[in-house]
Amino acid sequence: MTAHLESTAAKLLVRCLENEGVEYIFGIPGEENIHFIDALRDSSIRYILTRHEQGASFMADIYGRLTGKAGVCSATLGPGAINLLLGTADATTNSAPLVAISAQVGLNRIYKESHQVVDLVNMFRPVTKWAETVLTPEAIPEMVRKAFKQAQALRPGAVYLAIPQDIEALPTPADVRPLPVNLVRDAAPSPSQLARAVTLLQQARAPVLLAGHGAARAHAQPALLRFSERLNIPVATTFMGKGVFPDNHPNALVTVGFMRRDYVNFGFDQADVVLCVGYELQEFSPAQINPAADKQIIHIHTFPAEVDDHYTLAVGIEGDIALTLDELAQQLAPKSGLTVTGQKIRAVLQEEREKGARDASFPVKPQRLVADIRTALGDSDIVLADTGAVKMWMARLYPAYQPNTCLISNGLSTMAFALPGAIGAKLAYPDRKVLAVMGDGSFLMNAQELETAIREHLPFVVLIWVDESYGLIEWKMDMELGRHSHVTFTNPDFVSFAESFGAKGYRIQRAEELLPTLQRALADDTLSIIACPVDYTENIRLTDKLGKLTEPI
Ligand SMILES: Cc1ncc(C[n+]2csc(CCOP(=O)(O)OP(=O)(O)O)c2C)c(N)n1
Repeated sequence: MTAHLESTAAKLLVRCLENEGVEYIFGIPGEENIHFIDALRDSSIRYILTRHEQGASFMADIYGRLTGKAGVCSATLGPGAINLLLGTADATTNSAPLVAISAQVGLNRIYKESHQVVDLVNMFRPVTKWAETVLTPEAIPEMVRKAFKQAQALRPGAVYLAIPQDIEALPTPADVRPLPVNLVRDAAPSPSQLARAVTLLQQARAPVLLAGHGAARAHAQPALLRFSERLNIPVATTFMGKGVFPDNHPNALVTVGFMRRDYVNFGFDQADVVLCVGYELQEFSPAQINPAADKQIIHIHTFPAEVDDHYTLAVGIEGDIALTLDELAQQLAPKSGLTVTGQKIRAVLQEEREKGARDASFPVKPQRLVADIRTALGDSDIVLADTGAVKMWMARLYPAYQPNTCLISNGLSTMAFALPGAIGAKLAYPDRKVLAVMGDGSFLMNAQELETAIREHLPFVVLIWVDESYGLIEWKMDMELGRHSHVTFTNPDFVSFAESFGAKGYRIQRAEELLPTLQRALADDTLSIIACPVDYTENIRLTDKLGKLTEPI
């Protein structure tokens, strides 16, 4: 019994996690981390038991992305740890802070062929900023502090720690304590780089600002508004930057990053200087906005730009984003604002939105789905748009007004993050409505987490766009090959599927039912699944239409 009371590495680990302000750990226990799981009984940290470690990793990923504090996921060794990989990779490629912790076999057998041994550290290394094994209990305070510092600082990402089975149970001296937490702050921009950017912008004929995910992370919306309004410079956002500049602002040049040229690309064609603010190249290739590699690019971010032959910088400014924008704004005179083309871009998109909103055909047109989702959600509510054709429609047409209110994975573009991600989002923001918008393919990839949501009493809504196909791939095959194969499937009865978990289930049978059903489900205090047949004949119609646009619209 006394052994149970003395401090152990597992208990020290829990104290270190508490010291980092961890509120939740998402995961599934295993035989090799029972001491860690047991130590959480006496902790302020809530352990959210999931139904798949992949689900746990996406919950931590989205929690981290929304809060800026690393989401934590946990698993046993071997298979459990391997299942954490996808959400861990999603976090790193989407610059979201995440700490993945798993068990590992004991040091007494890690060096030889033995049961369940997989070289986990080497497996996690390529998808993390740092991955290491804890070799002694005394190292835990430093390693946990380093893990959180690495995950959360500058460009956030995932880290991984392996805790060998024989380490977690070891007694630890009482004087080994968590280390104090200090925050890494962004530096002030260099005055000489600012001066170079000012000179360039003074001469600029038609500058355009592109705000990316890093701007959303830096809470740069107020500074972007000040900058754009004072200098009258149009602002486009990336998929992941959506909302960091409000789409209903007169200077908004909407979202760029669709798989083919979109209206907004004409706005970039006319620009001579592009100010990329918090843009990360993993979001989409810079060739999309700088196809001839002839633009003057000013890169503003907390870290240096990646090298790319379509992203050769005229000026690079590293440092606090808001401070940089304010300094530039003070030193420059206003520009001429949205060009005629820019205004036309907004007008054609608005026309497309309004036409879609009025369309009463069934199956429901993607444009109508997007319009009804927008009407059903408040400005600060959160929609997670999963990967597939569904993402393309949401990214192009969904107007967002606040950062991180339309969550897209465009770094890894993984399927199936939205349902578990909605659990992370609801825990991060219990007072906001949360909607996961998913294709039927993605939904069934992680549908087991419905049980987690019900058990944890987390009310949110999943809206499934039903086409009985991996729609995006069908679209791409039709576009490039003129035919498709191996993409269609059948679905369970989504209503009884939902009800079997104790959730509410709805099947949309007419376009007019969608909005009231969404509103009712979002107002409900429980988990709801809405299955809505979607008319994806619109997909190829859209790319055909956009493909024919050759002149400035
Ligand atoms: C985990 C994962 N597997 C495969 C892919 C490739 N992929 C991208 S979209 C897609 C189809 C998505 O189908 P669905 O979820 O039904 O959405 P839809 O495209 O029909 O809207 C596939 C297979 C991926 N991005 N992620």
